[in-house]
Amino acid sequence: MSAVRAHPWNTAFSWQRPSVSPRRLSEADIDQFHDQGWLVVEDLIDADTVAAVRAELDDIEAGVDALLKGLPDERMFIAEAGAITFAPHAVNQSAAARAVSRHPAIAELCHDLVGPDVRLYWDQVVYKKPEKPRAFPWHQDNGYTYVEPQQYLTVWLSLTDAPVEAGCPWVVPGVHLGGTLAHDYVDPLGFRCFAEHADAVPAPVRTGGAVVFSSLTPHMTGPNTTGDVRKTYILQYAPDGAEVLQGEATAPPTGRTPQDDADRQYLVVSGGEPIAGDSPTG
Ligand SMILES: O=C(O)CCC(=O)C(=O)O
Repeated sequence: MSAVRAHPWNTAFSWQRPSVSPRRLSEADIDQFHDQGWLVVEDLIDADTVAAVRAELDDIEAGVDALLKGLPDERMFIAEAGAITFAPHAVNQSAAARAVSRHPAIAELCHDLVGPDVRLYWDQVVYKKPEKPRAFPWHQDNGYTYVEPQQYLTVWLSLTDAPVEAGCPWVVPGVHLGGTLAHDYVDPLGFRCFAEHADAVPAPVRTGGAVVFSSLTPHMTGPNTTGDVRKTYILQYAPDGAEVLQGEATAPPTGRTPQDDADRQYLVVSGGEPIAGDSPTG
């Protein structure tokens, strides 16, 4: 196992568990999330809704794929045609994505696991292709962009079945309780907090289900060795008031940016109530 060390900005972390009356999850699910850092929620989104959002996301992803194919080596940063593609901020382009981002089932999850006031922080389409099968390295989502509070929620919504052989997530339980780890960049795969871990467990999930984990839960995805594209829509939710810290980890942060962009970082839970309807609030 490679050395594991804390991110230099992570000096006084303590895991917070909001006090809520659950709307969707059982107490056992909520305990699992807080104790282990992850859970699988099958049948979160119904098949018609999945089909509608997948159709719109397919179009968005096709544009990204075409762009990548026109670049040297068919790659940009960690995206590569035939391997893995990323399309951020689908909510700005797709009504179906916007509807899913504030789907009542997901808003209720946010209420149960994050608290009474929650915003969409980030959304991105991630398709894992079978032509160039590869693993996506172990990382915490807060290891890419340092957010405070450090703990926010990732909903890894599966738009196709994601068994182990299609490249489902693997997670390491319990590590979230220590906060953000230091990450190194492994070209061209991505940031990595360790190379392997003895406690890793797979989290396969079916179409319409989600792997739900903390921004502090180390996770990786394995190679897609099936003949089909593994399609995922990743939605991340942070407590209202969250900020991104700027700067290099080797020095103190140089600034803080509030995460409340009116177009794409809207409230999904406010005052303990999931927000219904299509028009963003806040
Ligand atoms: O979905 C994948 O294969 C990896 C994506 C991921 O872990 C991420 O975007 O944080």
